[in-house]
Amino acid sequence: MTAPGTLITVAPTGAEHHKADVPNLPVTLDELVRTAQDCERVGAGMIHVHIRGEDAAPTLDLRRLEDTVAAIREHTDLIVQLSTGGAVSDPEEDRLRVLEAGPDSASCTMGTVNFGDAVFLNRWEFIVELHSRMRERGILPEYEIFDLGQLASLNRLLDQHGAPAGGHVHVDLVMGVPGGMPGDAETLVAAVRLMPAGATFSATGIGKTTVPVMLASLATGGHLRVGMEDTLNYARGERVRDNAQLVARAAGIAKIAQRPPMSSDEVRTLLGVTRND
Ligand code: KMH
Ligand code: ZN
Repeated sequence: MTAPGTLITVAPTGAEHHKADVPNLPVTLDELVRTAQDCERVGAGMIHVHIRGEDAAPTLDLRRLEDTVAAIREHTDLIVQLSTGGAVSDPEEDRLRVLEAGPDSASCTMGTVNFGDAVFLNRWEFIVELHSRMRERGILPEYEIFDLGQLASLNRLLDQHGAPAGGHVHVDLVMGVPGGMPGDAETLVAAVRLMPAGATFSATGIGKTTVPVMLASLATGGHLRVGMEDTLNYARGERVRDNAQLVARAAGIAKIAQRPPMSSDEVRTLLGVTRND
């Protein structure tokens, strides 16, 4: 699987970190839009969005999601991907309602996984419902894979329920979650072997697995996801300054790998995404 350039997705916020502990985490709409612009400038093509409420706690409020999609579209050309994973405590109906905000893309996690001390629950029937609703609405799923067995589930999903809207399958390997697959080159190569035929993939490594996963993904024709959702340290003992710092590093390494960052238009062509507004 070779790729001409590199799709860099930024995951700037997530649902797990507290603003009180991480003051540079983008949580307001203004902070998020500024982050999106900064990250686009240094090489991001897509943004994976979790939003926060007035209290900076994670929320799946539909109005806020709609406003967020509109604002990022107004100020950037990034492909807007909303998280349907939310926080581990979010109920299924709220997670399904995210699609009503009309993003270009949305995440679709392919199974249940231990998530630190919590459980990230993704029942088979729920996965099928998410996949089917995205098909109906023309939203590109990004199939999130936390463990190798979830790739078997993805192949089963596609066999039983058909390809996503547009026909292209895009996968994101989320590696190094405590409870999921390790973030190392051997595991990434094993995952690549289990990919559906013709799929593209990106990979992200949580915490200190960020750099090894990045290098392994580039070496195997994969794309990259980086951001403060996944890591708060830039190097040992050095905190991340902002999301753009992580995107800039990924872009630099991608250039060295002769796989320069793709523009959002190139990413739209690669993934078969039409602007969904
Ligand atoms: N926050 C995690 C429980 C996704 O965005 O779809 C789930 C997650 C995956 O981040
Ligand atoms: Zn996420």
